[in-house]
Amino acid sequence: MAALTPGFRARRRAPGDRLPPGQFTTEGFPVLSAGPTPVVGTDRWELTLTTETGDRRSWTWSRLMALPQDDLTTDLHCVTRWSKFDTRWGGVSLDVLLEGVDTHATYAWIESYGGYTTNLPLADLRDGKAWIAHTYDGRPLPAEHGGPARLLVPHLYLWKSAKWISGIQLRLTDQQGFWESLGYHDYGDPWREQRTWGD
Ligand SMILES: Nc1nc2c(c(=O)[nH]1)N[C@H]1C(S)=C(S)[C@@H](COP(=O)(O)O)O[C@H]1N2
Ligand SMILES: [Mo]
Repeated sequence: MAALTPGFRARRRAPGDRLPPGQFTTEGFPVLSAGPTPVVGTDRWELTLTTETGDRRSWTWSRLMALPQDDLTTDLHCVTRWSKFDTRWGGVSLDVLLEGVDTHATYAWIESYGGYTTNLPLADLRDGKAWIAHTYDGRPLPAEHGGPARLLVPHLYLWKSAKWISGIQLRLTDQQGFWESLGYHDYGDPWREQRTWGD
């Protein structure tokens, strides 16, 4: 840490302000997958959004790429206690995909190629908090990290960021996904250490 000149205040936040309780930082990028890495070529990749009334819209790879794109730098927090600061991503904001979608849903059910599922409140996908990410550190997202595209919801523990995302269902009721039904917290806020049921 740089020495501070007396009389000046540090402009940077202290590291503790950035690291959620019970986490440590890593420079690496661990791979955590519950099963084998599905091979999904961009030629057959498709993302489908379904509302509670059964309305559907879907995006092929070329349609996803034609949408407005975001670049973002964010910290990641995994429930297995590693956090990685300043990860750089490219992708499409969920706000773009949800624009004009007529829904009264309050929950989102997420499905992936390979069968992984997760759940979160629909509000956590809105207002610049979630992306369909396809670029990592300036390169196409590697398959083991969810390429060609994954959900990225960095304000929640990383198990909510479904790799190889294939579908988003908007629902009126909540349903636990893969890890949530095995004991992980339904919401998963790293700042409140919501790791498991009862936290
Ligand atoms: N489809 C899918 N998405 C997934 C997982 C998985 O097993 N399958 N694991 C989750 C968990 S538990 C974590 S910690 C992160 C890990 O992402 P990474 O492998 O890119 O670090 O992906 C999440 N998304
Ligand atoms: Mo995880």
